[in-house]
Amino acid sequence: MESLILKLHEISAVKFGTFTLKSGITSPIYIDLRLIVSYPSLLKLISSTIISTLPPTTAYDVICGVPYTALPIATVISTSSDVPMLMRRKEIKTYGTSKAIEGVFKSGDTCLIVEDLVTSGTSVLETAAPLREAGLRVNDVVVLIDREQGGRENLAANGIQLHSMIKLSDMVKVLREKGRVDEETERMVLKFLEKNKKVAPVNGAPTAVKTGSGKVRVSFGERAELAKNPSGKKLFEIMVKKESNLCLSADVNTASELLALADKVGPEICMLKTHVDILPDFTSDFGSKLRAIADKHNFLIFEDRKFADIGNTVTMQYEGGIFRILEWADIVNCHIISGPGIVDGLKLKGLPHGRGLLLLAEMSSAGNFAKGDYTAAAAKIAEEHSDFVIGFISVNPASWPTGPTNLAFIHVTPGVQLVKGGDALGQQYNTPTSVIGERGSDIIIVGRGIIKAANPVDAAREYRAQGWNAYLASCK
Ligand code: S5P
Repeated sequence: MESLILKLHEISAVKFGTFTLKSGITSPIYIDLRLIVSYPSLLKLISSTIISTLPPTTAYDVICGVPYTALPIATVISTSSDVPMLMRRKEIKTYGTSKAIEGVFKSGDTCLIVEDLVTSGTSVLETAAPLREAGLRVNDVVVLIDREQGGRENLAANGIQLHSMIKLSDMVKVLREKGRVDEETERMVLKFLEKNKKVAPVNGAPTAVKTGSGKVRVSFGERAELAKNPSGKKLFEIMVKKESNLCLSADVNTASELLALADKVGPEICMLKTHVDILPDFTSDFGSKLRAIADKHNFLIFEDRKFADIGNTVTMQYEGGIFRILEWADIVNCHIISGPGIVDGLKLKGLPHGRGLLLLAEMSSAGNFAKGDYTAAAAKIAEEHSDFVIGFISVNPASWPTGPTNLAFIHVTPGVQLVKGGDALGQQYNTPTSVIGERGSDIIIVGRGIIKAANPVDAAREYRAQGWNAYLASCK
């Protein structure tokens, strides 16, 4: 291991100085492993030792290198250990077979991912997603260098165990012991690592969001001034104050679990979304308990009730029953399938309490019918009720033919995870960067990406950072 570290330093694959990383942060250390293709004996050494990092129990049928730097490493491992290899295409062809994964495999085969360097783990997740979509199991990734900046946790949250050969801190210690760097450099690098344990991943530069008038994104602070509805205004203000455009979809099994989660994740979010009808232990004091947590951490409560009936019926559903949603939810949402009367009905009850409404203009699920004229109708109804409607559940507002119309309206988007993909029941996921940076939305709704993570608070921090960074980048 020592000789390998020294060799990497000799060929200048490890450099010390002042470097601006892809994430925008300044780092005193830079690692460029693309150079190893010019040193065949080093490539051979890396490929043979990297595999010995794995616990002997790790089973796999095929291996796949993360493009591009790890491709030669994976190739050498494949030829020397006689394990077949797969290749992931970064750009999927529009002609021929248009496969994302090249090579021969069976559904259910286990694939080991090989990577050169892991920072946040985004590249590994981008390779794991199409492998999983193709029916492969992905449980492990083996990596030459772990920068120890959140990758291990992010990958674990996605069911992938990281096995690293060299940790960045160990590498610096070896170089210091062997007199390749001085004490001051070692101290600076270790301090940098300590301060940057969680780097927000960057999935390519997000494109600026064009508003209807052709300008780049108008800030949430400015839009708070335009909002007519008190809850809509408050939501913008909370987003600015907390620097968060993350809404947690708290789809957990019990009310007590929900309240505990709300208290833990509360500092990270601008809004918490509930489905109260899934809670078997719902009691009449649920609302006031959640309200107290929302006030403590300054977030709004959004009951995802998706009202869909005629105006008269929804007034009763909103106010009455055992849930008494009107009493505790700042925001609710509705379908517009029944026509504008549904908005009149909800407004009758909600507006006197300063509540707000989101219209379902688009949906995230495959094959849904909320598109085209339907989406345009939602935009029109919103304009007619801009005192009560605060915005939309939308998926790709940048693609709306009318453009993201009124800047007072907030776009809230579900179907968000760290990697693009979906579930077995039609849910479709896009990344926070794509949703905020490219699709022009304002708030990401994240459910299972957070609640199923090994550490939901860490996962929430990650989503929050990615969502907010994408917002900042689109304001420039
Ligand atoms: O189109 C939609 C609208 C909504 S509100 N698609 C959705 O997924 N939702 C909700 O967002 C859905 O009911 C769930 O509560 C959440 C997404 O959860 P996840 O676990 O898939 O992130």
